[in-house]
Amino acid sequence: MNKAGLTDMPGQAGSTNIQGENQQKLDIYADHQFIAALKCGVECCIVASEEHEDIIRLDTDISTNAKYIVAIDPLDGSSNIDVNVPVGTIFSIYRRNSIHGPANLADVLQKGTEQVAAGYIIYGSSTMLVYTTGNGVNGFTLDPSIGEFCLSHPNMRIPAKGLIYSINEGNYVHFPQGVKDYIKYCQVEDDTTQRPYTSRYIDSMVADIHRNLIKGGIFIYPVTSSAPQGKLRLVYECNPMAFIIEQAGGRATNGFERILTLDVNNIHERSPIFIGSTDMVKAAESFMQKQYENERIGQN
Ligand code: AHM
Ligand code: MG
Repeated sequence: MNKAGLTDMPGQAGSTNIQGENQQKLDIYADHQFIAALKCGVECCIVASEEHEDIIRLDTDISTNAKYIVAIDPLDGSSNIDVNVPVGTIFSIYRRNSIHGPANLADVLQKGTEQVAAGYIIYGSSTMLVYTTGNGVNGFTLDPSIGEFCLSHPNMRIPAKGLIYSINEGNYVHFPQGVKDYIKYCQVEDDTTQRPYTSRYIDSMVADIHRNLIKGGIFIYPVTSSAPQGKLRLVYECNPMAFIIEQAGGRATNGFERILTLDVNNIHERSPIFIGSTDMVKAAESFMQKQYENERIGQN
């Protein structure tokens, strides 16, 4: 019971901690549900989850020899649970490379280009599944009356230009100069490019990227002085989102390089990300490049 005499709800802060971040009860519940479902299916041999330090081997007779690896953020944006703001699930599927015996960590540490499928589920005013198998992106809306996801958004395409930028501007002082300059660019009045742009940041990557996929926009989580590698995880956040957005005609980089071609050294590796409408991501990259050139000249 909590102070108000109510039974604790799943979203309320739990006592556990993973990778320095608070795990909520609903994070753990979602993680259990997805792993249980993957255990019941017979296609997945290993799960890499944000909620577990190590990979999880599904070691039933059939699963041990299964062909696929799943990387998952069971509940992304979980700081929003208690305030009833949309959260999501992000997943990525790889084919294992090892042939004999149990699959291993190397099977999980594949580049994003090797994904065979990726998707997210957004729990908002409706529940939607958006996914790609490398042949475009389709969106399905849950019809609770029949318990099925129905194709509602066929062949989703992100507009090449958008008018929305999504970034946690509270961290402005900790951003690289290139990001600061891009934010200022977004805020300057210019009729030909319809600036100033609109700022929208939900604190739930799935919701921010879903909105930008439909309306056009850019989502940025850069390096900051307190998160020098960035905050978001390459394996189960950046790579699946990058695969989806590229398949929808958009662009996803770390400011310099394509996300999907980055080396993956551990399952919880972090990366900065610039993702969304192609023209906006390219504009942001040009500011990062300018910063890089200026620093290079300064060092000589
Ligand atoms: P989580 O996986 O622990 O929920 O963290 C990821 C979330 C993203 O959904 C969101 O974009 C980001 O963290 C927000 O971070 P910040 O509060 O630093 O802006
Ligand atoms: Mg997350």
